Amino acid sequence: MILVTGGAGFIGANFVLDWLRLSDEPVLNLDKLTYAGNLRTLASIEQSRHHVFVRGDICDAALVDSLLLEHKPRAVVHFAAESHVDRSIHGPADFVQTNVVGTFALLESARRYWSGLDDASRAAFRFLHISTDEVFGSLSPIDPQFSETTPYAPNSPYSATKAGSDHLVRAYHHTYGLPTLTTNCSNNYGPYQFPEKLIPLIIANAIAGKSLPVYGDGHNVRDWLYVGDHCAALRVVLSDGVPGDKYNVGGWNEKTNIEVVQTVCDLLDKARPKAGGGSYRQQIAFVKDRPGHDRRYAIDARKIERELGWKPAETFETGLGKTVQWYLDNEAWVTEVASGEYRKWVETNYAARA
Ligand code: NAD
Ligand code: TDX
Repeated sequence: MILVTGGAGFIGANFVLDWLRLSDEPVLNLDKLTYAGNLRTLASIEQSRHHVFVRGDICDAALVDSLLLEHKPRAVVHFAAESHVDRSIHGPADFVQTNVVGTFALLESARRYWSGLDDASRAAFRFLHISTDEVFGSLSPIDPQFSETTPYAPNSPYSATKAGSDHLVRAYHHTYGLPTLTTNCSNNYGPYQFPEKLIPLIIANAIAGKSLPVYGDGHNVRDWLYVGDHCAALRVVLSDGVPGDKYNVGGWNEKTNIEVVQTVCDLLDKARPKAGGGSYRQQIAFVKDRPGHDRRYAIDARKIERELGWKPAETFETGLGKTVQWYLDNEAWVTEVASGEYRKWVETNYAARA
């Protein structure tokens, strides 16, 4: 069994769905079900011997300790976090709590559990920490891409808390020998992403006839990674990564935000022509910039490609095509998330484990 934290969020849920499709090994899924956690995403793999879902907080050491002792996982795959940069600007406290204090609590529980294992299980155990390229700060147009040795320079409350968690993970390997692995990846996109993030927000707003907000001049650059490719990279790092090592994961898809938004509009123009004619591009509106907005992120993914043989399968064009089509085919999922309907369902179906 593996313990996945944050497995009801965007990347965690994609990871769990892929894992259970590809393997017989059960998943213990620990998620607090914040606004970003959505059990409807996991509806196809209901509670079973293979998928044990527990609603709970990674900060709750007593709960995590008891889950580890009861289920004896061979690995922890840690996705749980507050993940949205704009929210971190308006309210950083939850980010410090979950991303720093929560990762610390999880590391402590993992260390206690790991020290009690027999030699063989201790050697095989892994703590995989999922992090972001944002910890490296902002690049100029001519800077080389981020590598595993790029110094940390986080600029937002979100990235500062992720950087803090990365440092704790590093220290737990260096000091205690906990077999940790850390990945730093670029912007993910794909099915089941909460429509506060750029790509699903643009798709949802376009279809709803709303404006498509582009921050500043639209020339900030992100590297885009299809979520299925990211999950494949995580499976490879978990099985073959060297304990204590870090791996950068990226899609080799540097794009300006305005390019991304225009491409989404063009795909929608073909797949769902705008009622009354014209292009969705007409809905684009340049708005006030995000404070401290990092100009450019770019990932050098050569280490994971060279050492672990992973490569992204999707180009930006194929991945974005699939993503737009998924949102068109699953409008009910977006409507439910946007209306908060799924929260009511969560509250009535899953009481928090006291
Ligand atoms: P998300 O916001 O969609 O999901 C986060 C999940 O964590 C939710 O299900 C939420 O309920 C859960 N959670 C939050 N606080 C918790 C707590 N205290 N205890 C237990 N569960 C809690 O996030 P995501 O986009 O899926 O990101 C997953 C991870 O990947 C995060 O660590 C994020 O920093 C990292 N990451 C994301 C991206 C991206 O583009 N989305 C890129 C790089 C790295
Ligand atoms: O409405 C918008 N308009 C806009 O121009 C939004 C929501 C975003 N943007 C811009 C800001 C960014 O330059 O688009 C870019 C992408 O924004 P987000 O989707 O908010 O992602 P970003 O801030 O880049 O962070 C994401 O990738 C790295 C995830 O949210 C993080 O969790 C991850 O670590």
